[in-house]
Amino acid sequence: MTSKLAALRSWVDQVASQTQPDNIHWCSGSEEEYQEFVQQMLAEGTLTTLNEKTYPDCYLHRSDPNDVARVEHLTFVCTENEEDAGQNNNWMSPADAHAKMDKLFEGCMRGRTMYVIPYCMGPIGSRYSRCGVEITDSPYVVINMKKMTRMGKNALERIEKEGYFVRGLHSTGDLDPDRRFIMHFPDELSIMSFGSGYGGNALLGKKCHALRIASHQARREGWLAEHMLIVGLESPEGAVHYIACAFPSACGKTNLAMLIPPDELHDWKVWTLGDDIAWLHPDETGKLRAINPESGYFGVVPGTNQKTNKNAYDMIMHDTIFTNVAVTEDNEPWWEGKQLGTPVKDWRGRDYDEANGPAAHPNSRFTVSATNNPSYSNLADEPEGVPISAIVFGGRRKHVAPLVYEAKSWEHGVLVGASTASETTAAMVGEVGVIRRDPMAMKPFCGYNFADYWAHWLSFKDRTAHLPKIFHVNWFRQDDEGHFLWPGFGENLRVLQWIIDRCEHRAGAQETALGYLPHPYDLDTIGLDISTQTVETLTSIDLKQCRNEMISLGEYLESYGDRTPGELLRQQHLVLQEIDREIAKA
Ligand code: OXD
Ligand code: MN
Repeated sequence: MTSKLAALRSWVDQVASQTQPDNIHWCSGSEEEYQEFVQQMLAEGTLTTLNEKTYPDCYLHRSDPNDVARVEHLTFVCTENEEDAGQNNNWMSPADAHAKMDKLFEGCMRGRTMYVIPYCMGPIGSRYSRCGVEITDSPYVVINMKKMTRMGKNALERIEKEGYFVRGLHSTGDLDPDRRFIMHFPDELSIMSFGSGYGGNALLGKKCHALRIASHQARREGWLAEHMLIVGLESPEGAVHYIACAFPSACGKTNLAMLIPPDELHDWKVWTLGDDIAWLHPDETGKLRAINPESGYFGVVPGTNQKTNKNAYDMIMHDTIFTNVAVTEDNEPWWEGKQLGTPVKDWRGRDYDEANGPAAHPNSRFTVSATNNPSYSNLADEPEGVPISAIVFGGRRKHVAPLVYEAKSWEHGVLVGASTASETTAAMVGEVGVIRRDPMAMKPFCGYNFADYWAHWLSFKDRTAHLPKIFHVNWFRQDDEGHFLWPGFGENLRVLQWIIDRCEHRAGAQETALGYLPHPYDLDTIGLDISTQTVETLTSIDLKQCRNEMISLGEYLESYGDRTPGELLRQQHLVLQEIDREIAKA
């Protein structure tokens, strides 16, 4: 196989002459091809089968122990002007980055096969979708891309029609962390990733293309590429609202996207459109429509059980690629929080010994096709996407942030998004549990200067007539003893219900300096084992703490210099003024 598109053929030839592979394989994306790669990897030992009775068509892949997470410190945005990448990114000049990467790629595929993967992010027939081609020497990447994207023949046909595509070049190299870089060249629409086989670094359609490069395309073309899940909530009356939620990595996006309603709200239905990325476009009627550019989920495994996320638990019992989980004596995958079975081998394949730490790596992952999900919405394949009623930001915060509040306007909502902060998790290399700023949950993923990105967000005020309302949630507030105050999981639907009711103008709220908060009685807590006092705590704010946060947010926004939009600073100033007024009143 090859391509009718000269630009693609010549790029493939040029990469082949640089990397010197033994073979070149153009991926068709067929089921037979997937099976062939699985068989090849089983024979090589880079994949092992799991219990075929209880986990049919499930496989385990073990990574190199030093290659188990995204590497933000080795991820660069390469623009001519350093300011365009912004302080939110590591920067290297395109010339320096090319020189560095060209050396690494020189002859790196000798003895290996080079795979050419044409893929489409978003439904093949959608005007909102964008295409790319990933060249890789990793069959693990190929089988993951098959689940995560629409890849192969149909994507190639679209690329040939359009004539352009994002170029992603990847090699696992020798997995030496000192020779590992993930480079983005937004002006060339290209990505070069060397030295890692981990999903976020190697499946280039995901974070590299659908967020970092797409955020550029979105800015140029007037849309938004965001780190958001998309979920549809159907009320007992049959009305469906779609909401898009931006939470930092490993804050429960997948759980929320597949939420199972609690008994008291059993007549609600929840439909998953996406669990990680949303592309939002204004349509001709002035609404913001969302598509999920991905076709699968690359989710964190630990903590998944019948109670926390039964849909995900069932979804990963067949046709799933597991990465870095432990196994039981019956050869079933095992992870912390599974609440069933006992590990005998840990994620590194050693006999399990508590002294070595968790049996499954805390960032162990499942890769599944979205259609495995019992709550999958067919509209995930709808070229026009779905209209968004509400945008929800959130983080993992022990203190300060209340359970939920609504922004007072679009501009205020942009400030709320920019204020997002969260405790770090195992999804990225580094210390776990430290609070870091993560505006719009895009800190690791915005491919350009945050100040310009906030200006782009603000510009939507004039782009569409019917903007969604903006909210902020925090499921993770704790009491002084470290207990979570809100039960979370399915019960989060009670908060989403208030959000929808606010969109429908039928729920009450109290106006505060921070935004509109529900009164305790505005939230449906019937059947919930929670004290009135706890609900009061969850729906109230500590003005002094909020004041400190607002001051530090102002300093943070100003640290972006002249590019910080004046409107954002004005919003911050207004909130601070309001807080001071309330403090004076109290
Ligand atoms: C992810 C992440 O893997 O955000 O989705 O790190
Ligand atoms: Mn993510």
